[in-house]
Amino acid sequence: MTNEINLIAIAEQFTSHGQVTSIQSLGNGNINDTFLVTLDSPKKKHFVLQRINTQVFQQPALVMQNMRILTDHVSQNLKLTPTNRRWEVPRVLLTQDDQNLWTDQNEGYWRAFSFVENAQSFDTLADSSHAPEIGYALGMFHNLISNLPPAQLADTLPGFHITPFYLQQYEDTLAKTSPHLSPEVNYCLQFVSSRTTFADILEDAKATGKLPLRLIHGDPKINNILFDTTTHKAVSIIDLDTVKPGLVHYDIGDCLRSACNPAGEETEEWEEVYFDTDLCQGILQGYLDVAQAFLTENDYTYIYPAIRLISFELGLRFFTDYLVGNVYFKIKYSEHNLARALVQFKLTESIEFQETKIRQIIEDLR
Ligand code: GN1
Ligand code: MG
Repeated sequence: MTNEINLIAIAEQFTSHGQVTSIQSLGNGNINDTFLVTLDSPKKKHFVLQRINTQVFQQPALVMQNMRILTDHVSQNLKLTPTNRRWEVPRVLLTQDDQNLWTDQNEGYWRAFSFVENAQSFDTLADSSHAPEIGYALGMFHNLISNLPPAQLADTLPGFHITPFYLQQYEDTLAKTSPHLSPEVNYCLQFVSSRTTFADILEDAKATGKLPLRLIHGDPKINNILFDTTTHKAVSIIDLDTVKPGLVHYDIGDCLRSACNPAGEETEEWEEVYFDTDLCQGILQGYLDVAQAFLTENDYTYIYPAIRLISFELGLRFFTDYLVGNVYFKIKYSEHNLARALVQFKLTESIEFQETKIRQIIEDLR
């Protein structure tokens, strides 16, 4: 188990200036353990310390190799593309022996990043004026990675965002388990079984060449976007473990499913969950302002299906994890992943209910 003493010793592996004065938990990540380290140095006040979840990321060295290639590339691009806006990319910090990972005696893999100062993230959209900024952040990120050849990054999470793969895992799980059939579990079972036919939609479009493979973020949910605390403009997008070749639709879908859910993905009031189309309009507008140049006609056609699919997919991932006994997503209580699945399914239902309106928003922005 991690305790304060160990954490300080681990943080000190990555410290070259100053003493560690405190360490606190940072963010609400479902996979890795993240901490904010405070130093007494005037030069560098904070950095981010993270323990990689090796149940999920089984090749931490490869994850870090990707991270170095990616952050070097994006930093270089930023230097070459002068902009009048603040935009930062977290840097990988090295240990005193110049390594990008430090292994503790329990085989825990630790790494560190620079901390983006004077910035904050939100679990839900605090203000609808932030909506175009969310879209800007995703578009800016897509632009910054667009000239990095996808083959330079290794696939450190096979199957990630491949919906038919999650469906197969779900079906294999069901064949092996007999869940207690509470009304909530029944709702989820019904929900999935009536939607299996559309699980292939993005993978089919990829296989038939309708949608091109591009590098993507993989996890651009609302709380991975940082806002300047003074200007309230988006200034960074963090959590870069899942950057790999994929469809920009996974990112657009993930960004919208997380940011257009005013109740937030952790709410227990799942019956109140809905998809806010005004926020969707603002985010897509902000995204298209920067990303329009590289989108094709087909890209637009698949935006609505992607919003629906990625919400459904995340619900399916949470529900499967609940059924197998919570081996992937960290939980705070035993029914946590079931509650999260209900939220995503309810959100999917709201997206389906507003299909015409969402398609019209996309059409009007084309
Ligand atoms: C996980 O670790 P975190 O919270 O950034 C997950 C995402 C999900 C997200 C839902 C590698 O992200 O795919 O969308 O939870 N990351 C991985 O909150 O599976
Ligand atoms: Mg993540």
